[in-house]
Amino acid sequence: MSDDDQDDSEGAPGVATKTRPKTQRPPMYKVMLLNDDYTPMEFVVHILERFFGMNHAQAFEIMLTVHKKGLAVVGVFSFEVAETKVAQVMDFARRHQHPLQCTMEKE
Ligand code: TYC
Repeated sequence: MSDDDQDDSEGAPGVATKTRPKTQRPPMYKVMLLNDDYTPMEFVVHILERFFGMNHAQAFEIMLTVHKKGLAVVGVFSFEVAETKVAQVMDFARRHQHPLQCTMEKE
């Protein structure tokens, strides 16, 4: 075995073993929408289509889940993408004077 191969195991001679080099995966973040009594349903559907790439049927279903359960995860992203989505949603809601809240949480 050459020097830069990963398997440095010293098992029994002639017995093939496999090491699993520890790879670091970046932490992922859930982006969630919260229910409120004032934001119009169609506005939430529009947000889900515009910022989360959902089709109308998916967006409507997720919106209803938030409406009924109080919140739902609308996507899982890297920290920077999650932060951007939250900022986009919060800014868009604020500009339309709706109290919609969007938050993120480490998975
Ligand atoms: N509860 C809102 C209504 O009845 C609709 C709504 C859904 C608001 C999802 C926010 O994240 C939300 N108009």
